[in-house]
Amino acid sequence: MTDGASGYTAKDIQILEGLEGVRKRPAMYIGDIGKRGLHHLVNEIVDNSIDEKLAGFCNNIDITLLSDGSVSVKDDGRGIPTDIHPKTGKSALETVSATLHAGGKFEKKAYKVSGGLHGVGMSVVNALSEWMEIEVHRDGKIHQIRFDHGKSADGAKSTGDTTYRGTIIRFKPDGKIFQTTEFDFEYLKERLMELAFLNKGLRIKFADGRTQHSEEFYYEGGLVQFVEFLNKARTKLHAPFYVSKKVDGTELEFAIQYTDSYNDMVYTFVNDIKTIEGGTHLIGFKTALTRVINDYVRSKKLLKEDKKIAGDDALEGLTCVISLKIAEPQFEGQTKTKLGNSEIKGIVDSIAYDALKTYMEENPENAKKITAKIVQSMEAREAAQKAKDLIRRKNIFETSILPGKLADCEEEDPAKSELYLVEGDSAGGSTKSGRDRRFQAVLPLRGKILNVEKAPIHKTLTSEQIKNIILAIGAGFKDEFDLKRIRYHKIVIMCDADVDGAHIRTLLLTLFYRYLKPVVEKGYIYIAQPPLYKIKKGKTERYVYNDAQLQLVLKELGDSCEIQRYKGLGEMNPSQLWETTMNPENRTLKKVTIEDVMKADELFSILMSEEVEPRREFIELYAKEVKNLDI
Ligand code: 0RA
Repeated sequence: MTDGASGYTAKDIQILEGLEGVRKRPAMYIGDIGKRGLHHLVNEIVDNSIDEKLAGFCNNIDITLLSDGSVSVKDDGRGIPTDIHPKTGKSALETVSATLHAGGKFEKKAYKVSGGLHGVGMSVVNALSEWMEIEVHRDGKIHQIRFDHGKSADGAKSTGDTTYRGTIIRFKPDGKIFQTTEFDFEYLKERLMELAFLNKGLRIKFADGRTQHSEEFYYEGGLVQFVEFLNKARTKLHAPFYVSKKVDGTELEFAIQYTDSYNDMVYTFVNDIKTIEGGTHLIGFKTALTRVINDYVRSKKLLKEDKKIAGDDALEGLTCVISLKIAEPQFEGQTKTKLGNSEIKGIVDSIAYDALKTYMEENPENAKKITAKIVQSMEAREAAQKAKDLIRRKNIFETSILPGKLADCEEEDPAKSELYLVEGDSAGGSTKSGRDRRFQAVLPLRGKILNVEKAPIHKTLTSEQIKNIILAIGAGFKDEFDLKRIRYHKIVIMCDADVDGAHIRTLLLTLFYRYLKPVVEKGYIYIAQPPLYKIKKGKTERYVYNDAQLQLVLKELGDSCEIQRYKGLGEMNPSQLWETTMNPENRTLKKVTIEDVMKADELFSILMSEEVEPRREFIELYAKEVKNLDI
């Protein structure tokens, strides 16, 4: 390696040391030496072929996983230059394959795929391979070179004539460097499909020589097919809309399609690199989209004057792929996947604005569907925000703004305070009169409460009943729930002992379970046990809480008892309610555990079913069991 006679110069030694450096610290160049790093080698080589496609010279890329652990990547690009470099006396082919970061020096590429964190080039793949062979077909000649552990014994040789044009690179990752050398077909397939979608007209053949399985990716429709692929399981609002525009050196393409989904899928690429962290191109696009939608809803008077569609509203249900090709991308961010070029924001904004505006004008039917969806999502968002603000604001003032329907207690220590949630206004009235107002508060509930399992959050939070319950308890809800602010350590659900009562109880438990879970976990929820019967004989009065007890009491008191069956709480006067159900001396309260609620959860789905008949049947059949589950 050191003496001039063998042809090595000081420069060559540096090159060899460079590749030795890659072998010593592979993770520095390819991220890691696990599965990811191994597969990265293939992507690195394929990216070179993609560069040729971007430059307009390559239409086919064939990737084959071979059974000896090697991979071959063949393209029909211009072929790696093979001419002799005047200074090194070596062929360009050898130099690019064996020199660290040699890439950009003599290449004048239209668009560089590299630039991301791992745009390291062929030489790194070479350094990390047991062997690598390159065959170039160019100007009618075949040129070949072989490397073993990054070193070529003979350099590049012309080995024959050819009518083909392109490059074939085959390499075998070094098992001494990688933790695993087994390629995963599916893992590589995803990126290859993506590349085919992004480069319409490019045919990518992917073969697995180990299993004889092979697939071909070719999409004449490019991004339109990409979006269709992403949306295949969704309900589409219109056909995809595709835009392609070239301004100076910048080429912008995008395809969009709205669906009825509540989420968006927006993927952006710069020179075929996925820009996961977004950047100026995405900002430009979002700005344009929001402005076009706002212009449209304003001109069609779909919104009140003072209302505005926010960026996030315009994205709801949107599936979109943006592909940008530029000469000098600046990648920023944690993972170098954020486009930083400041001039791009305005360019993308102006192209996207014009295109989207024209589309809306020329496709009024689709524009109507899209804007209806967006206005709907804006309204939902506003409603949810309003409800959240309201509850948050009220929580700040806590005791000062309590629901009007709440008859609060005098006690201020939550540990000594009880809140009764009572079914029906009339029973609520009796409860208010019968309670011990020193420590018992009453909130009457009018009829059924909303099923929070089935309702979106904004509906839940605008429901008067639910708002009142949350405000009375005083500790907020969901993520903002703060146990320290709770106003009662006993929350007692008091319903009629019938089917509707069982249903309301279940709905309340659902609310607590979903929105105020800590209250359930803490064991603050109780079920009141009003009596089912009153038995009277002479001056003796007995309250009976279930049928088994009824038989016992009837036996005990003998014949000719007066039996009064309570159908609802409303049939008891205030003093009876106090005596039988609320007086801590006499009452039985059943504590609700989280297990109870979770067991009941299974029943919830049947109880909450939108089909009325099965629910009705279920409740009638199992009302007792449901009640027992709560207990
Ligand atoms: C440098 C310059 C030119 C092409 C390439 C490299 C090239 C590299 C790879 C790697 C895999 N396939 C490839 N195909 C081409 C352009 C040379 C010219 O101007 O003809």
